[in-house]
Amino acid sequence: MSKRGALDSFFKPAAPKKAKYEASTEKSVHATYPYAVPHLPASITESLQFSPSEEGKVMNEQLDLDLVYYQPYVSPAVSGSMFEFLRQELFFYRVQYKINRGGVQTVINTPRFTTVFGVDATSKFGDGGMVLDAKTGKKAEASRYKCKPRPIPQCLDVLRRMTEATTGEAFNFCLVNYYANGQDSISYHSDDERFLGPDPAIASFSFGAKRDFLMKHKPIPPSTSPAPQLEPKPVKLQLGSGDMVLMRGKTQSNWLHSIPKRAGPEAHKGRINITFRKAMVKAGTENYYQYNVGTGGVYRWDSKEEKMAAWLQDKIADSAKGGEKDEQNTGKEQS
Ligand SMILES: O=C(O)CCC(=O)C(=O)O
Repeated sequence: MSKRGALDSFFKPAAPKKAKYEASTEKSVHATYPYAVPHLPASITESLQFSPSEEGKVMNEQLDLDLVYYQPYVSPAVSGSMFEFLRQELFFYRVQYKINRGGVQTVINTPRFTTVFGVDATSKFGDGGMVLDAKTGKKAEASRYKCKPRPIPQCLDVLRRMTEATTGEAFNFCLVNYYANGQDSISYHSDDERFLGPDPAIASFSFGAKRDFLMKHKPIPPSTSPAPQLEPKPVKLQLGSGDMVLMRGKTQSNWLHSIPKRAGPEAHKGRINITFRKAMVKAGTENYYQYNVGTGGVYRWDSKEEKMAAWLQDKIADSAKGGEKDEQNTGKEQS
């Protein structure tokens, strides 16, 4: 590049980065979505057919641990575009909620972006995304949920169906986390809520930055008989883009997992995590929407600023359709 060219590009505002995928013109729409979500580009869908890219490795030598680790499930040829696509096209939330700690109310700021789709096994989505009773097939009563369940958009449903075929498990929920950088995290927890039923299977995908996935056994009471012969050792998996971990059996009732904050060469990069789960009862639906959508504003990837930004529905709606509003979304800017 000439000096002049270099100077020009230094002063010119940066053009938004070109997406690494050919967007589909078909879209998933639903009254609860802030905006329509494009279908998975055909090139990605075609490449996904070759998944799993590697055979899963069973990890069950330790007490109560039962994992299948696909390293990777989605090949490097497509995991990068899958990451770019999902980060660009999905809508996210930065949920705040209150907890009571020893009688004191504390506000918790979820340290990552989240979003969720699906409905528990007592309901299903009919044509047009209407919530129906799973048994009768009739429209569910309006009072069934406080939240507004959202059908899984096509771009995630493709992956859900493939995961069902690979694992032999059924999934009705898709939770998505976006870790903007190494400061975003999820602390030690287990997905052992009663609404998932006993010994739930959870398939967990990684796209984008490499992050450590840490696991440790829950404390074993000294009174446990017979006492375990070997003390379970903590597990550390360095999850890369396209990897999938299936957690099943007694894993959730006995082990905790986390994605800790991290410095290092990948710390400035974003990571998407997708988990597929099966919620059995209504409490699962309420819980997932409360903690992954919440009541705040919508965020969307801003390719020019290269960060998640408050999605200003009012502005977009004003220019696109003359100020018409969707009751699902206030378009409120968040600080
Ligand atoms: O990001 C991950 O890999 C883990 C996510 C997770 O543990 C969860 O969503 O419950």
